Amino acid sequence: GYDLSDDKTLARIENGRKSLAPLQATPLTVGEATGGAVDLRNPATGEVIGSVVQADQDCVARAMSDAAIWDAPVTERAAILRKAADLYERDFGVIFALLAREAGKTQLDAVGELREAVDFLRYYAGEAERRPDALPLGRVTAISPWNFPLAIFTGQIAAALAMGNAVLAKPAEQTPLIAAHAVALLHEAGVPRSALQLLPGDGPTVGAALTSDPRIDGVVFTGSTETAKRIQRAMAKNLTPGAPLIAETGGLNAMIVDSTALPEQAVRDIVASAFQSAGQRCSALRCLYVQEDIAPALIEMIKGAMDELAVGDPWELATDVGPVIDREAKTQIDAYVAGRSAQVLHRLKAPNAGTFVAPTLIEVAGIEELEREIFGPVLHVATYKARDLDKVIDAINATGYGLTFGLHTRIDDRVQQVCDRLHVGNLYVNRNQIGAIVGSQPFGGEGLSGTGPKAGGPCYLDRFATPQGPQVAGTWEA
Ligand code: TXE
Repeated sequence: GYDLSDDKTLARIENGRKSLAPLQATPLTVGEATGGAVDLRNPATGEVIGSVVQADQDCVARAMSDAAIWDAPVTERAAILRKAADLYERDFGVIFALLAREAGKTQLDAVGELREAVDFLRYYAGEAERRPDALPLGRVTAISPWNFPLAIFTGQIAAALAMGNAVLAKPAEQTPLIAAHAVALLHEAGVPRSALQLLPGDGPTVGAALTSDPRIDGVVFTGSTETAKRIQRAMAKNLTPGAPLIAETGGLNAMIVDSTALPEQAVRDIVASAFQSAGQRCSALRCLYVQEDIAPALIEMIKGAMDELAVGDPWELATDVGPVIDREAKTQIDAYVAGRSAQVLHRLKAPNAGTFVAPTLIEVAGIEELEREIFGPVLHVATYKARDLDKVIDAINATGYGLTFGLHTRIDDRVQQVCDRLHVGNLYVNRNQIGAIVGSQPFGGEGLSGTGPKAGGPCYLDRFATPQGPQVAGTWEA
């Protein structure tokens, strides 16, 4: 394991940190990228930590013709993906350092992210072996966000590769160094270069070229709902038979805490879900509903738990909440909070350097006040009367999103009532409202939150294969 209180682990983290120094000196050049070089900044300090030579349209054209499906037996592909998982674990020190420096991730977040990435590699390797007759789609574009620059990036690629596809991977603009390290490990494990090519670059040029090319046989995407719609429009122009868009997008996630809930447990889960990763998880709790009778006491407990959070540089092991990803995100979130200053119930202090946003608790009448997803450490809280529970659920459904939902209660019938009425991809009962638990809680949303199937679940890989119809012996002989 990677236990942050263990001396050996700490020594390896320290070594990983030292090996980052050369990054600062030389720009990262991936493949034969011919676009411009772009500086990358540490969100906690604003310092330049490296630079990346971006791909451009010529690179995309070349990558498209170099791409070749991974024509090895499934058992060999699976063995190589498992080897890659081992290499990720071998390199955890440098991975943690990159996650802190490039993405502003706390070390605890880094542990979770590494675990999820290796779980994806091993789980999809096993699931692919259960589908020995599957045929790949062909060329698959993988477009990932900055908020899980290792886990989501790796999960998309691992799924596509497990089925033998040729992958063209575009990481988020903010996190190409982590992506480049992951791709280097996958190549080291034995993934052929023609089956996995990295194309760092921006969304409007490289992302658009990689999704509008008629030679693309499928796209896997995680990011904003807006971008997913744009990609779907671009793909619709080509009519490539069966080319799927597998998209996982945003959410407006709610939780209900009723008067029978265990308050300490609820508060722990609320604060973890809303503020870990500085609120930059698609699964994060955005709007909490507390039953009126217990609201004053529970809100005081939430404030107290917020006061315990250490907001600061994720390079420090004790930090709970790091910065948000960049200046643009900080400006937007701060402006949003300023616009609601009259409703602020509690706000911590955040460091002035870098792009920190102070964790904030805002009072609202209901989820309908939240017009869009605020991707940062901002939690909204509303109260409700027991008899209005169905109305609350209807209001949550009416947002059109349906990614995660949390319920804290000790009444079984209430769990059933919520399940029957709510449209949501992932329901967490008396548990921390987090993301995928690979192999046991597959992750994905309904409505504006994504297309399915769920990542980390048994059906996911089927979308990365050519549909062959029902394979029933004898049906072809007429
Ligand atoms: O996302 P984008 P951004 C949400 C969250 C956040 C908002 C904006 O609300 O505040 O999205 O974040 C690539 N064709 N989530 O701007 O733009 C882009 O380069 C092809 C939720 O970072 O959707 C990046 O690699 N690709 C989410 C990826 O899409 C394009 C995580 C995501 O960027 C493109 C992140 C185009 N035209 C943000 N334009 C979650 N569900 O976890 C951009 N891209």
